[in-house]
Amino acid sequence: MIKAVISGTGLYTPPAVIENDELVEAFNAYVDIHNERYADEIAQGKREAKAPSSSAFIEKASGIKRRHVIDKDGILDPERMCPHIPDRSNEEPSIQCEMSVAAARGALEQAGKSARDVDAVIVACSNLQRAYPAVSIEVQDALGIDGFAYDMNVACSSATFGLQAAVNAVENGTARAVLVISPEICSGHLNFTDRDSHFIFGDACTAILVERETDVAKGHGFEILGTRLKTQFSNAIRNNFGFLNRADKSGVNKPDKLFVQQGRKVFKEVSPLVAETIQGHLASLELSPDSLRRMWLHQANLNMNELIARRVLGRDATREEAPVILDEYANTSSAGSIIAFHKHRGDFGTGDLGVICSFGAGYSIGSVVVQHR
Ligand code: CO8
Repeated sequence: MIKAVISGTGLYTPPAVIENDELVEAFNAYVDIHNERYADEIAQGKREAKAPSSSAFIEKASGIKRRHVIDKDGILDPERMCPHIPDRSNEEPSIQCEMSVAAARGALEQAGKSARDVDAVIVACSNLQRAYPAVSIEVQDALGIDGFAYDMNVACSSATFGLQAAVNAVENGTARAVLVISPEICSGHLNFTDRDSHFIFGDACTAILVERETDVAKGHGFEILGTRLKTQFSNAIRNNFGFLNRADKSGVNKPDKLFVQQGRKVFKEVSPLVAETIQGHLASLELSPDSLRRMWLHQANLNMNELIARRVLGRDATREEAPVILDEYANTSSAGSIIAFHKHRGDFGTGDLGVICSFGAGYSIGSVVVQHR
């Protein structure tokens, strides 16, 4: 059987950065405006006063220190609280295409390959900026790839689910090489006026090139030993934005048309599920957790990652074993575990083992066990 290998990864990081203190300052200015504007209703008990946010809480509860975003000014404007990303004409590349091309070029360069070597593009992310034509086909065209492309969405697990689709295509011979790209503009669907979640997300785009082992030089890349996907329905993380919204005007612009979650419930329910999935996956490959050199975990919450790593290993993991990028990037949805993999694998040698694992809305979990060649 043809084996599939990750031969390169790429990362696009938007240059604009928002520190926790800046975000909190803007949020608290919004709170003051809100509470002043509705002072009478609040005094009459008809509306609740909003409470301020705090940097100390954010860092303690999540481990997040800052985030990269496509647009900083719109988010920090207390009268707007939303990024400003102007519409583009149909003749211009879309913003998700632009990010995807930058990340994909990085992955191709790392692998020493060109568009001619690739047969398929999967754009896998939490939110796509339009229904059609598929963003992936626009990316395919921009890169000059002769083949096929499609979009997919499994929220935070989009990249790992995309990886399994890429592995399947390479192993069954429908593509020589597949690019899996995750252009995550989380700031576009985050409610910056919601104290519980305004700090959680950032923007980034990752790309992974999956190729046939025969096309990758010996000693290069990571063989994919196996993938395991798991989904279990939950309403604890939800976003009701969709094409039917206009069919009931009463719901337009309601908070449920943006990201909403019950953070504590998610934490409690997802953490054990992730640890079990990784352990079961390793056992099915006749590998023990001790044999793992690294876990590139989804980057949503530091405490959650520490708990998952502890459950998998039976002891606390070091930062080398479970690297952290969420302090700099916040939660970039499906891009998070791939950013960790992109930034923290240079020290791997032949035979070293690791697991890339995503988890999030759905619920959805994706585990990908890889070994350095
Ligand atoms: N500032 C100060 N205090 C605050 C703030 C704030 N900003 N927010 C809440 N508090 C207060 C609360 O009011 C509460 O006070 P009290 O104890 O008096 O009631 C106290 O702090 C504790 O609140 P929580 O219990 O909510 O705090 P937690 O310790 O649970 O931390 C987290 C909140 C960080 C959200 C945590 O629960 C968490 O990270 N959970 C896991 C979430 C997770 O992993 N979600 C994954 C979702 S991402 C995904 O699947 C992708 C979806 C698609 C992308 C969407 C992009 C927008």
